[in-house]
Amino acid sequence: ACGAGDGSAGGSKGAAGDKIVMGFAQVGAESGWRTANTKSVRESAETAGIELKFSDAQQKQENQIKAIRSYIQQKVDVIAFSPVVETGWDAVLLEAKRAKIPVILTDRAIDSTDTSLYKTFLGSDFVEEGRKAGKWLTETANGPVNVAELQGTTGAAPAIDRQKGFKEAIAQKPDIKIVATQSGDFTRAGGKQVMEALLRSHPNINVVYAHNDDMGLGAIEAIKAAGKKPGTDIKIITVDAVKAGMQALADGEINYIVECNPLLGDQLMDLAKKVVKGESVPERVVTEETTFTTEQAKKVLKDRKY
Ligand code: GZL
Repeated sequence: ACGAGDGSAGGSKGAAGDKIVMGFAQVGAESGWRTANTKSVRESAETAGIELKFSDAQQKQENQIKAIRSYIQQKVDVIAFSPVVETGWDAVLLEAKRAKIPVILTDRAIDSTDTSLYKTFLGSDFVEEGRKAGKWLTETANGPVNVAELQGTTGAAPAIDRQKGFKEAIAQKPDIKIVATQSGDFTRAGGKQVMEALLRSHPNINVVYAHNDDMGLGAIEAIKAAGKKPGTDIKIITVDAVKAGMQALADGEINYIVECNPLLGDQLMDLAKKVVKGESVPERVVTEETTFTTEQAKKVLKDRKY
C-alpha cells in the first residue's frame, strides 16, 4: 500500500504549485471530539494550501459512500475519510482505485484485507485506549466491581477495539465484571438514555466505562437524576479528553479519562501531499495521546485546545 506501487501515476499537483484538491467524507457531528477533528482538518487544509471539499454524513454509511462517489466524479486528487463502521467499503474504494484516486483513512479503520485500497491509516490505537482504561480500574478497584459499559457506534472500530482492550486489561482481576453493555452511539443523548435504562435494570452498578466523553456526560445526567453522585457513588471512566469531559474530570464527576487526539489535520495534509506526489508513506501512523486523572485535569484544563 506504500507509494505509487499500484501503478497510479505520481501526480504533478502540489509540486507545480497548482492546488491539491482533497475530498473529505466526515462521519458527522456527533460529539465534541468530532467537532474538534473537523476544525483541525479544515484549519490544516487552509494552512497547507489544499482545497478541501467536505461532507458530513450524519453518521450514516450510505451518505459517506455517496460523498466518496461524488469526489470520484469530481476527479479530486485525494480522498480522505473516517469510516463510520469497519465493514462495507471495498466496492467504493475499488472505484476510487480504478479512478486512480489515492485514499487515506483517518481516525477510524476498515476491516478490508485488501490494503491496496488505501495508502495509509492515520489514527489512534483504540485497543490501547481500552487497555489504559481497564488498567486504571484494575489498579484502583478494591474488591468486586460491577461495570456498565456504554459502547460507541455499533460496528465502529473505536467501539470494537475499546471494548477489546478494556476486557483484556480487566481480565487480570476476575472480580471486575462487565454486568451490562449497550451502545449509546457516541452521543450525549445516547449515553443518558442507556444509563437511565441500566440504572433501572442494574441497581448494583459501581463503575461506568463510556467509550467517549459525550456518553459519559449523558450518563452523569442520568446518575444525578437517579439521586446518586457521579464520580463518588458510581465511578466514571471515559475516552477522548475534550473540554467538557476534562471539566467534569476536574470537578470529580468523571474519575479518569483516556485521551484520544482529534488534532489529525496537519499529519493528514502532510500525508496527502506525499501521496499525491506518488511518494511512499507508512501504512500506519499512530497518533500520540495520554491519560488524565482529576489532579492532572485541574492543571491542564485552561491550556486545552479543544
Ligand atoms: C475516535 C473517534 C470517536 C470518538 C468519539 O477516534 O472515532 O468518534 O472517540 C467520536 O467521540 O464520536
